[in-house]
Parts: sequence; C-alpha cells; structure tokens
Amino acid sequence: MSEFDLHCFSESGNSYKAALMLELCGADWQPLGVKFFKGATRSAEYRELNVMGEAPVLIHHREGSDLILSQSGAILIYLSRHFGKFGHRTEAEELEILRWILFDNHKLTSYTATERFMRHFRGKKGDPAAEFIYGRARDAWKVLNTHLSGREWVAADRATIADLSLCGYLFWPEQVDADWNEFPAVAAWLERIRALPGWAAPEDLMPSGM
Ligand SMILES: N[C@@H](CCC(=O)N[C@@H](CS)C(=O)NCC(=O)O)C(=O)O
Repeated sequence: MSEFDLHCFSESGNSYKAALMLELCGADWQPLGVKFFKGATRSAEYRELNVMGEAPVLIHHREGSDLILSQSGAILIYLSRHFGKFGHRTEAEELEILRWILFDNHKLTSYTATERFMRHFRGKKGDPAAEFIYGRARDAWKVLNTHLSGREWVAADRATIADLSLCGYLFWPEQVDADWNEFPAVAAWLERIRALPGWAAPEDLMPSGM
C-alpha cells in the first residue's frame, strides 16, 4: 500500500496541484482515478468520501488514523508541513503564500477551470456566460503577469505551494485559450516550474476522468 492515495483525474488542474506536489516531494503515492466525466463525483459513495463532491481528495495512511483531506489549498499546506518543502520560512512568507492561494482559488483557477470546462469541454465558445468567465480568467492572468514581472516566484525567493497552486491549469494553453506570449512573465515562470526536479505533466501523473 502507498503512504498516500490521491483521488484525482488528469483533466483536473486542482488534482494536478496535489499530484505535482506529491511528485516533487518524492512521496510514496498512487493516483486513484475518478471518472468525473461519467458523474463519479455525484455518486453517494463519493459524497461519503467528500461531501463537497470534488476532486482532489488526499488520503494519508498513518499509524492509528488515516487523514482524509479535500481542497487543493489545504492539501498543499498539509503536504508542505509534512515534507518540510515548498513552505514558508517567515510569518510574512506564510501570509503571502496564503494570500496567493486564496487569490488562486477565488479568481485564477476558478475562472480558468470554468471557462475551460464551458468552452473547451462543452463547446460553448461564444456563449455570453462563457465569454464573461473567460474575460475574468484573463484578468487574473494579467494580475499574475504583473506580479511576476521582475520576480521569479510568486510568494518567496524560491518555489512554494503558491506557485504549485496557481500553475494548476496553465500548462494547457490551448485548452484554456491562452497565448502566453501575451503574458511573458507567466510564460517564463511556467518554464521555471517545468524545470523543477521531478516535474511531470498532468497526464503523466494521473489517469483520465473520461
Ligand atoms: N477549490 C477546490 C476545487 C475543486 C474542484 O472544483 N474540483 C473539480 C474537478 S477539477 C470537481 O471535482 N468538481 C466537481 C463539481 O464541481 O461538481 C480545490 O481546490 O480542490
């Protein structure tokens, strides 16, 4: 049995955040595929595991009691504490990391994942609601690009879980309809993340949810 199980699927950037962290930390982990596109997260069994009906869900098999945790931000914080990697060194860094994880969950990932789902997976390009959400995603990419201009990493002088959270959907430029040439600081930052030892693409870490 692996030390960590991750309920996840390869099309899920939120799952990817946790999977990438596990991989970069050299964890003993295995993906447990969620057939999201067949409605698996809506089943009673899955809601028993996670009342929110979302992937990812991390299970840490520990002596005595297993930990079951959802929400990629909470999972990243837990894993960074557990492995002593990609975390903060000062209180200011801790708050800066949290600030960017909250921005990611509220603005960057939420709009990017939703416009990708509607426009790429559901073919709703041109639909006013989808275009509105796409505009909001682009606004969040602009914020990230401005922040990263003149700096290498989001929240510290090295990669942290803030970077791993924000990049969750950004290695699919065609699917999210982004031309990173328009956002050069984001493009350079994605290349820095790609160069981290152990980096792997979502499809290399997790099975498809189709
Ligand atoms: N804020 C959550 C978002 C998780 C999320 O929305 N996961 C998607 C897959 S990427 C999901 O399972 N959605 C199911 C649903 O919304 O019904 C996180 O960061 O883990």
